[in-house]
Amino acid sequence: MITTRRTTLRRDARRRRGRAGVARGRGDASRPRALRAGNAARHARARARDGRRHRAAAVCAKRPRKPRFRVHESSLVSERPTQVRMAALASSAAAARNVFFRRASAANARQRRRAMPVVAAAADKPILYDVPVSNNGARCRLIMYWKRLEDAVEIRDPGTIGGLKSEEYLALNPQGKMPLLVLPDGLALPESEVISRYLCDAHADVGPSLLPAESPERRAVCALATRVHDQYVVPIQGVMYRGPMPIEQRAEGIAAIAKQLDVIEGVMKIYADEGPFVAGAEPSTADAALFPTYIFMDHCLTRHFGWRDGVFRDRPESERWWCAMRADTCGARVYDEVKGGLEKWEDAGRFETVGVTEHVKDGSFTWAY
Ligand SMILES: N[C@@H](CCC(=O)N[C@@H](CS)C(=O)NCC(=O)O)C(=O)O
Repeated sequence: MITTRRTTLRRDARRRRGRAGVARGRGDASRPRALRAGNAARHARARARDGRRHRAAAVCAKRPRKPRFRVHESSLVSERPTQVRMAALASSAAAARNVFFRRASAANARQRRRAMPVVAAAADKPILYDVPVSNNGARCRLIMYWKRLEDAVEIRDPGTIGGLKSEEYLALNPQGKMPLLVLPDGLALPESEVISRYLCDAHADVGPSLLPAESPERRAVCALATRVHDQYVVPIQGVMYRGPMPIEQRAEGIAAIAKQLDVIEGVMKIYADEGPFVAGAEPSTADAALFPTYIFMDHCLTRHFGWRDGVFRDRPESERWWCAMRADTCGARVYDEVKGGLEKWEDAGRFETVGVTEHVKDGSFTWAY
């Protein structure tokens, strides 16, 4: 515990120093003497390590360098996104001139190994494991489309590494769920909200922010919509399309979804005057979280559970938001992807197979709200 905290404090201090240097355009010479001495010692150690590494590189020149090292510009501790740092790594000439490799501290590495699985083979850009029908994955894809990150992130089907429950996939995400983002340095990030926020942070300089910065209240509303979705809808969404399961469980789940639609309608009202998005005039990660799940609810509840008037009856703010999302170019793209996946499920007879059709025939339960 103590070691970890100390390490964190040191790292934070290094970052602050780096930022100060950038902000004021100052180099090493303008820093306090003690700090320069510390840096000099660190650089000397780094040069020694580089020397050892260069000798090793000469022996096996063609062996691809595993990205076990963080790349830093020579005088700054860089805070740039990983793939930009990796791009620097790719340019070996630049690497020789301006960049040195610093092995992540042992404590850091231990901490990371405990918390996150790391892949052996790294790619040259982040990989998002996902499939078109996945609503949680579509949330990350919508962020990517809004921020125009298609070229920066590669999307792969989890089937390419044996599927969600394969040993290889479980080593990356023990939950065996998608989406999963694997960074070039091997860091594996599961959980769609974590991935969404990472993409926004790592690409803060590209496209819309998607993280309302204007006011704490707006950020809170964005977080609230996301929390309601993640906490109360996602865990039960399977009642619309999974099975077999007891009929009582399915009926209770559908009632709970109807309730959450009302709760979200209440959240939608807060910034309705400024709309059309959840937190006002600008889209946010909350819109990305909700929209793909609404595609599921619109499809399944209307087509299979008898919600003849759809999911927006008596929910006008949600309907206004839904129309705006569908009219949005990136929203429409995600709609087509998810809806296309759902149509494939229809073609495969999924709703019959999992027992939905049979359950809904039982009129002693309420299915439509
Ligand atoms: N809390 C997770 C939920 C992920 C999730 O449930 N993903 C679904 C696809 S949308 C999945 O992987 N289902 C397969 C399974 O549970 O076996 C997130 O937000 O990423």
